[in-house]
Amino acid sequence: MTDFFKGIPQIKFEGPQSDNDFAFRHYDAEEVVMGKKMKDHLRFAAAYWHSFAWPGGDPFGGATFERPWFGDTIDAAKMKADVAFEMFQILGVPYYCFHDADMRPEGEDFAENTRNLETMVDCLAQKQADTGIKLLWGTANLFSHRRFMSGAATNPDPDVFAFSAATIKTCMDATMKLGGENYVLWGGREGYETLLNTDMGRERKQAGRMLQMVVDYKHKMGFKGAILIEPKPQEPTKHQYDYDVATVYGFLKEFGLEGEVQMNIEQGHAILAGHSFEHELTMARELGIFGSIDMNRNDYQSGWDTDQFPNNVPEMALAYYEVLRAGGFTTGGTNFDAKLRRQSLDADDLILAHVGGMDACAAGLKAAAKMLDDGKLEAARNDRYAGWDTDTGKGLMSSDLDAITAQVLADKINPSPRSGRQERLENLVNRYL
Ligand code: XLS
Ligand code: NI
Ligand code: NI
Repeated sequence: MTDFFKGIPQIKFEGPQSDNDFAFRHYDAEEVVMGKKMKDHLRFAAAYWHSFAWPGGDPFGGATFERPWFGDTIDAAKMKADVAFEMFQILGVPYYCFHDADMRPEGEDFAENTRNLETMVDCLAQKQADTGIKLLWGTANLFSHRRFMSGAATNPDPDVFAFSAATIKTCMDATMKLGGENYVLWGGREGYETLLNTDMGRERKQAGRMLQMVVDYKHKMGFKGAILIEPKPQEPTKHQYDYDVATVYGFLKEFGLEGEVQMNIEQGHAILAGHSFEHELTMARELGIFGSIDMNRNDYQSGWDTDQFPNNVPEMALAYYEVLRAGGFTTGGTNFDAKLRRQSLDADDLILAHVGGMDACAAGLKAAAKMLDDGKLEAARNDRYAGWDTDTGKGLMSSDLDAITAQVLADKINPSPRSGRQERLENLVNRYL
């Protein structure tokens, strides 16, 4: 045991009336909602990077956090793992997620990186066995080190492509060894700053080839989990190729990978792309590529990826409504890819940020389940499209312009508009919260 979280109790469900900061008001892991325990609906995961590796910098100032485990040694990495697993246990999250670079010290070269990774994978495997906490997903950090400044797969230098491919292989090996349920690819610098120095055609082909190799390796190694892409429109690069769910779907089609890759959708990235979270979730469900979520929100004014813990229950409700409509998570889950504000220095802050986030998700999930159970929203939606279920409606989909024109004339078709009833539906949604 470290003493970082000294005095902080295991967080328990006490119900909405509780006055205790260190308690859940809505998240009761064992409560059954729509036939499934809440813990199995939400499949919470805490993330290694923001909580334990991020030092609290911003563009105007450096580190604000001074954690005893900061430092590039194996001993420091092991202390970080101790503290991380203590937090996972205090919160009762069933899963965690990591990048290679968050949990191993940075080596001099690829070989040393790999040795460090393997040492830490053994350490994490032991901790998983001791605690029963599992890995939701692993991923490679191909954006922090300066070698990746012009991209990883999309780099103009083939040596960087090679270094990235080899690093992804070691991270997929690590994920498989730790029983990870997914492997995530987020293309942080797979994009460009200026077209003046960019060959977009080559870069997109390089990215497509890398993804094909990842899928091939998944099958070769017998990894049963899902490969997930996390779309994001910009930041850190000005323009990123994995802009949003729809863009990534086109990319998967182009490289013959639809059916092989699903989406990890982040609330903040959806906002950066000019969408709502539920838009991205719905798009993924409709395209059959819904996988998992990163449940961290953006500030609506800042216009950059602020990675805040979720606390807006109405937003969570609409998000989980779409998750439930997609049939819920299979390999995916709710990952808090969220960081504290840089003034939130204390161990308490780290725990309470997660407690609030988990509670907001639980409240959202319960409201979503009520909405779906009640069925009024779906009934209204179905009613709006009911014309398409008639023989005339169905016939249009297999007709042609000549026949339809004849039909409009013969039947004197003269559409009369109907209300979209938006306000009525918004009022209805508020009744479930
Ligand atoms: C950054 C991304 C990143 C991915 C994993 O904006 O959200 O944290 O989730 O590489
Ligand atoms: Ni993000
Ligand atoms: Ni993310």
